[in-house]
Amino acid sequence: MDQTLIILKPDAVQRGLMGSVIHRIERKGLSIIAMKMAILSRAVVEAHYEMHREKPFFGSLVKFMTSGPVVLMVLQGNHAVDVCRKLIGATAGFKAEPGTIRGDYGMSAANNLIHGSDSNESAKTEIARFFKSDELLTCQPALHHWVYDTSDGKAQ
Ligand code: IDP
Ligand code: MG
Repeated sequence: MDQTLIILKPDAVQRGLMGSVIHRIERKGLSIIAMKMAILSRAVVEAHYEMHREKPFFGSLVKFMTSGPVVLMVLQGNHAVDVCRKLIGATAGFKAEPGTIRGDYGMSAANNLIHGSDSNESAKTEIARFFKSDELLTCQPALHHWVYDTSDGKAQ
């Protein structure tokens, strides 16, 4: 099954939206296989957003992401990366569709509540940046057989 890295950004934590966002993830049927809180260091955030280093918002992005606690999660499920990007919505809250996390809870392109990996390849890199492999649960969630059709031994 696919895995993706999610970060509930400092605005989500400070605005008391952790529960609302996690509720949406659980309702969808994604499995949370790792979760922890942390205050991220400048070095880690700079590495995480390295592809945006030349953008005008890079400095403020690093400041924002280090400004308070975040929640780090690894989610697992079929097509987890794409499913999460759809749940999250477009980058700017003012453009994101209603029904998405950013569309329902945010107004800003900067303070946009949540990060989700954008490909299986970046998910792998990002998960390894924030979690040791023994922090990821390997037991099968009890709901697995209800979320998926497992009648032929595969999860569909
Ligand atoms: P994504 O989070 O939807 O993948 P990216 O384009 O990868 O969006 O940008 C990374 C993060 O940088 C965004 O989530 C947001 O916090 C911030 N950001 C992106 N575009 C802007 C902008 O135009 N102004 C301010 N911050 C931005
Ligand atoms: Mg991105």
